[in-house]
Amino acid sequence: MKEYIANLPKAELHVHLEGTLEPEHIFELAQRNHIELEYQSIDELIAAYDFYDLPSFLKIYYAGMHVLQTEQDFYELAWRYFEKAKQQNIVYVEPFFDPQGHTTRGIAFETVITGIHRAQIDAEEKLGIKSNLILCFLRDMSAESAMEHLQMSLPFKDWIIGVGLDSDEKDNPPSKFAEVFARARQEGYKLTMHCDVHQKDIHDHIRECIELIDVDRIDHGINCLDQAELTKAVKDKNLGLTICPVSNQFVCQTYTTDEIRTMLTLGLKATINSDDPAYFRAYLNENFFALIDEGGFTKQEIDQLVINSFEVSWLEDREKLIYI
Ligand code: ES4
Ligand code: ZN
Repeated sequence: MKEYIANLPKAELHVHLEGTLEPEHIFELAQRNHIELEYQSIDELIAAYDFYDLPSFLKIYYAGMHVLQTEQDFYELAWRYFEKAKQQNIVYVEPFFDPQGHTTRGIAFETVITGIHRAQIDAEEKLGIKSNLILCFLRDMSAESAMEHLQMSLPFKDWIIGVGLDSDEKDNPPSKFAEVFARARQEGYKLTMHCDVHQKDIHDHIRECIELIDVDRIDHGINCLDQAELTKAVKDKNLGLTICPVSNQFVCQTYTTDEIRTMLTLGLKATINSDDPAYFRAYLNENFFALIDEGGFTKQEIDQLVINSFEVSWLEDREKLIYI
């Protein structure tokens, strides 16, 4: 089964590029950019990856990205992810990036996106991996900052397919960004938002995503199963749910295999993704392997999850035909 999964052409719809920054690369970039790290060795750095909830993860995640400084750094970040994706037989990706994680450190938006975009072109040409980039706003920053970054993105609109919302969910509901997302929609962007697993007010967040923001997809969204009305809305709108089993195990101590199986049974469009693979030490294949090991998933169930990810991707319908 694991060989079958490894060889299957797959899509990935929920991966934060900054979450693909490998410890070895952190050390390489720290040296190149003359940045002093808190850790003496790669092993020491990895030992600090002992997350148990979302804030404890985010602290390490934001600290890690400080070594990213130049356009070349962002190129390398994305390129190395694409090389990894190639090894995993990923043929299509919709990666996230967090510009506010960089502009707040004095790195220009243009530097970040130009580096990533060059890697996307090379990945398509040299590795045959197609990708469409999603700009994420940090929900623990202000709506004004999100709007400023939306404005900053407009000269690069052709390089961005949609916008998302990530970072610390506690007391940062979708409604806080209603205006920003309405404007993003006007600009032609697709919309998605994180509704992480078992967060405070999670059911209100999922409801707002659907009713107020009118999202095109939900990142995670596991808790829609808790309320019949939310389950029905996700099903009726055929909303894709980008689930990240290993991430869930770190952040809320469950691989959510039962919930994923329930979604398949109900015909909800669950997909499997890696979230922050360098930090959770599991790329896409390893997330599928967890479903086998922890949930005894069948070949048929795996096939359905992979088909779902192409189906709820933001590829044009005619492009989807190449893959499905
Ligand atoms: C994230 Cl696991 C997770 N949740 C929310 N925001 C994020 N950004 C990167 N990883
Ligand atoms: Zn995420």
